[in-house]
Amino acid sequence: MALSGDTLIAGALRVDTQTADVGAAYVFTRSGGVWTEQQKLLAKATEAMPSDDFGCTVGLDGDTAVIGAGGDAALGDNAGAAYTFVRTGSTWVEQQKLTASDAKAEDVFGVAVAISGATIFVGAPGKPDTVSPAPGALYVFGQQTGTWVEQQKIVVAPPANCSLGRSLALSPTRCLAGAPGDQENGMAAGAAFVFALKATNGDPCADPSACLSGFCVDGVCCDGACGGDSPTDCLVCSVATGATADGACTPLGNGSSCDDGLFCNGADQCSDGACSIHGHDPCPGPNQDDNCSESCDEQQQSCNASDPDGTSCPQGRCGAGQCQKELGSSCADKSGCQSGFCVTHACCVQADCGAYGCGGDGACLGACITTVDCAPGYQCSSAARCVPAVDPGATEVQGCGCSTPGRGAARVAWWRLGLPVLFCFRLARGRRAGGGRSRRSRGRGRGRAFRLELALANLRTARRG
Ligand SMILES: [Ca+2]
Ligand SMILES: [Ca+2]
Ligand SMILES: [Ca+2]
Repeated sequence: MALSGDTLIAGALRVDTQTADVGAAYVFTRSGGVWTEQQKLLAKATEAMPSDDFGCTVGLDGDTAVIGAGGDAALGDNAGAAYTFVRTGSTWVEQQKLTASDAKAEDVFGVAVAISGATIFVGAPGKPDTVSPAPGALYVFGQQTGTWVEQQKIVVAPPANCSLGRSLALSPTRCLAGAPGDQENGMAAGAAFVFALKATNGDPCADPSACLSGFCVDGVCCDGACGGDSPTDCLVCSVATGATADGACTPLGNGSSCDDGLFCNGADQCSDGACSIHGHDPCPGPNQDDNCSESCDEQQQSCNASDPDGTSCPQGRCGAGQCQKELGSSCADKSGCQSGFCVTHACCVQADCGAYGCGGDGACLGACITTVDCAPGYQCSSAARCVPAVDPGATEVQGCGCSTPGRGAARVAWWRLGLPVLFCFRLARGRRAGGGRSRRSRGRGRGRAFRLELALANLRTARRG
């Protein structure tokens, strides 16, 4: 007998409906606590033969029944067979006759049957091998597009006359098979074997060991390793993840988005089943703009790393993440200068110019026109010298902005015209006097003249700036 929900099937192997001992099976259904016979199942008339023992065992799962016929002689005396029936509405119809691919007389295939979902086990306890007359065997059938197909033959080792498959029980994941002739614990002591069912490709799985293929990818048994479950391998095996069919490893289309986990190579795309196209550095980086802190930082996954030192920027070169300016450029502090010195708001060659400020070429001034040419706390004297602001003897030369109209302009004109004349005069005098002086003294004169010329040049540059 077999029971599934409110349906029960009972075998009756000696029924003589078509011929002697051909056998039958009876289906009963329960409604309101009362069992009623639904249908009597028989093999087709063309298949029915005496002593088929149809109904010697039965299996049932939902609307599919399996009826064993261990005495079926179509492929040899007692080679055996099994029949599947399906119910539509309340009517059962024979679907298929199952036999073993290597059927032989006295196999008694079908003396035990079991069904669970799309899997049928059929026992053939009389199956011989080359050593023993009846070690027995199990046959596994699976359903493919509505047809039951033999998928596997199971025997146990070492072979013995154990009559494996004399009885069967089946769950969705396990098969328990009786072997009453097992001799491990004495003559006919018997044993039962448990087999774990492996899922076929496309079946849901949680572990590769559950799959016949040995691969469980994207939640289904897969026909290959398929890159594993990684979302970045561009290979998928379930319809839910983009495969053409569950269980068929499929490359994702070229251009499909994938993520290799690296920030600084940009967004990634699949190409020929590999995540191999990268969008490249997403940060502007050393692009010669005035931002020296926009290179890619992989660790922080951000665009705020310093551009490499020395990268050119509009006013100089990047250094320590800042655009550091050339000599003479205006500065707020020393960090903005390549030289590392900022004196009177100009990038300077040295840290301190004493009483003077730094000129437009980044060199310290040696003379002044206005107080802005002097260091803080100093003022420009009438002698074009920066002197302490509190010096009572000094007369400040006002800048244009601080003078009365006309006067300041006149003084600047004097500086621009008079000072060169004055220095040229002194230079000429030094040269004239040079004939009577020592070599050392002449050298000093030349040095002073050079410094004065340099100071004048600085002044001109500063005023232009
Ligand atoms: Ca994959
Ligand atoms: Ca990336
Ligand atoms: Ca930049």
